[in-house]
Amino acid sequence: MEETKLEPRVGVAVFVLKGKSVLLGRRRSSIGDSTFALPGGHLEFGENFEECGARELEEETGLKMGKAEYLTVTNTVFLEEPKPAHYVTIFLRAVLADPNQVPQNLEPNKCDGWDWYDWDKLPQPLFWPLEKMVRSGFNPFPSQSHP
Ligand code: 8DG
Ligand code: MG
Ligand code: MG
Repeated sequence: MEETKLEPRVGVAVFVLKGKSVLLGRRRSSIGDSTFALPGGHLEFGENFEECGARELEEETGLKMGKAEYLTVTNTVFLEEPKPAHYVTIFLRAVLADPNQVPQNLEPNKCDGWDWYDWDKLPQPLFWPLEKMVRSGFNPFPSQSHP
């Protein structure tokens, strides 16, 4: 029997950046089923955000995370989903340790597969919290410095 007490949980999601593209996969989940989302998952006891992001990325895609940075945090209540949920989600951006490494779909029960999508041509439908961030003008890429 699953725990029924409703409590906020901590999620960590990673914008894995490659050129002008980000890594997205179509979710198979009670939350955001069939929508495109970032790799990520639940913060485990004792982990820092980067450790969690790197672990989830590797568990879900086999990719090894390179340099990562904190971007932002969201507070999202999922009431319309089959299972109500509340997440405080930390967003990181990261590059790959090896830019030539190819993503694998290591959790096919949770995702249809991973691919790179140009930031200007994101797939539809996006996971709604991600859609909301994009619509608000959020951009995960480092801002260009002008020397
Ligand atoms: P785990 O058992 O591997 O720890 O968890 P998971 O199955 O991989 O968890 P998840 O649903 O992928 O991620 C945890 C929560 O993080 C998710 O239910 C809601 C929140 N979250 C967002 N935006 C995003 C996103 O773009 N991608 C992912 N993966 N999670 C996100 O708010
Ligand atoms: Mg996971
Ligand atoms: Mg996940």
